[in-house]
Amino acid sequence: MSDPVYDLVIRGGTVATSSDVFAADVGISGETIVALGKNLGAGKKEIDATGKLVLPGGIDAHAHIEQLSAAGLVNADTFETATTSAAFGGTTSVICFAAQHIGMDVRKVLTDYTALAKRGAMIDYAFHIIVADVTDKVIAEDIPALVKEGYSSIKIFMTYDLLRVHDEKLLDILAAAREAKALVCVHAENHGIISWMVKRLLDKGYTAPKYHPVSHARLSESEAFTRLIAFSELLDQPIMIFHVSTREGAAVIREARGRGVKVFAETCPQYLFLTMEDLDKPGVEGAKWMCSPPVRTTDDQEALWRALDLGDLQLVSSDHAPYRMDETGKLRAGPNPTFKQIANGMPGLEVRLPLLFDAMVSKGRLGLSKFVELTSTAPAQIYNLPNKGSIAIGMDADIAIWDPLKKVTLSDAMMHDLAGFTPFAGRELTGWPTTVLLRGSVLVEGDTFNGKPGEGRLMLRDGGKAAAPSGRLAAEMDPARNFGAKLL
Ligand code: DUC
Ligand code: ZN
Ligand code: ZN
Repeated sequence: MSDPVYDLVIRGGTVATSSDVFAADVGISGETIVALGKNLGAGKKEIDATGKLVLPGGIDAHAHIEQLSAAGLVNADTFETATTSAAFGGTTSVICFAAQHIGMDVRKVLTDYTALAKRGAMIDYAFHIIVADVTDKVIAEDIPALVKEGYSSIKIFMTYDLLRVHDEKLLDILAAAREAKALVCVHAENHGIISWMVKRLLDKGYTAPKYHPVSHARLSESEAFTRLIAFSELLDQPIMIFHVSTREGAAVIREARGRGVKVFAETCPQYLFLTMEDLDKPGVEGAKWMCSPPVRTTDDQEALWRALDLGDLQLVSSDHAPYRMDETGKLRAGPNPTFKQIANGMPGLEVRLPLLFDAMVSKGRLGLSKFVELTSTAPAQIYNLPNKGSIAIGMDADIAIWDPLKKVTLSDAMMHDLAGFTPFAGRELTGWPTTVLLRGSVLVEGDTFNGKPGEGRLMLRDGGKAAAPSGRLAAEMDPARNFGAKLL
């Protein structure tokens, strides 16, 4: 046997990127992919990938981990459990949230969440900064400074009583983000429609979980998208619309992108694989399927798949938000809560990739390269993670080796997060990530987990490129008076 050339060689597999599928060995030195080719020299360690697919580790750009909600609930998971479950599902990077609530100092919030992640994370992580209290300090000091330091995405809510940001403050955030070159991610639903519907439903005694989707009327999504897009267009500020759930919402995005508005958008597995009928269960059982926006219909599923195919939506993230079915989580208000009292959200870090692999690769919908694009390459590009998201020389060796024939029936018991259930239990999937590497180290090998808490690394991200003053506002101002530049 010749002297080893690499620390690790993954030999004999089929590599897939967002553009190509080819047979190649992968040579890894230290944390980095250094060679791709046939018959590479020996590695100190070798993994036989014959019959397997060698794919970049997943990047989940939307997960709530150890997060405090405005109502005072903390998600069921710690960074340790959430990121362990992510790794078992083939995900090696996550973007989660540092959540400011009213009266909190943003920098302190970020310091606190960073400390939690530093202690527990098994995979690499970054943060979106949630801003709920849009003070002058946040606009003038915190956003510019934090974006410079590598926290280059801000998340805001257009709904929820204690989180929502009103239109003018939203414009302030968009303008500040434009100046700082950050991306603004938005939970976009019309607050008035939802509150009005909730009140009427509860007054009439419609309290079961199955009325939650009714309260989030479909128009609450498309109205909020339209308004948000108008603001984005006014200021020429890129936005990311989170968790698109309806056909109408996807159509609004398509139209805006066609006009050149810089709008990105994601959907989530729950909107592709579940429907509102899933909430129609005896008692409060339907609470397991409650998230906001709610899951919709098979017609919406078809529209979302089409939007992914056309590129109108660029990502599929999990929106992992685990709450247990007990008094610590969904049943905090007691054993028989109204739908309004039940925490929204479902676990999804572990099953996001297997569900999509089964649909896209095993069943053939959109195919392998599109699977890699939606789940790894596009999030790396949109969120500025230059070393992540592909199998290429110089990239971090974050790799999931998939057995495309392995059959798995999802069950609550097999999940590694702390939610205690998966809303996808009972589904039979074909294809599973059997070996998962983080920066060249084998994190998952079958049922064995080799990671250690704190081995995940904070990923700081540059903001976008400098944008010349433009947008509708600039165009609509009289250039001679130069109002546009001053306002922007
Ligand atoms: N809705 C949210 O807005 N956040 C977390 C999960 C959910 O369902
Ligand atoms: Zn949301
Ligand atoms: Zn979310």
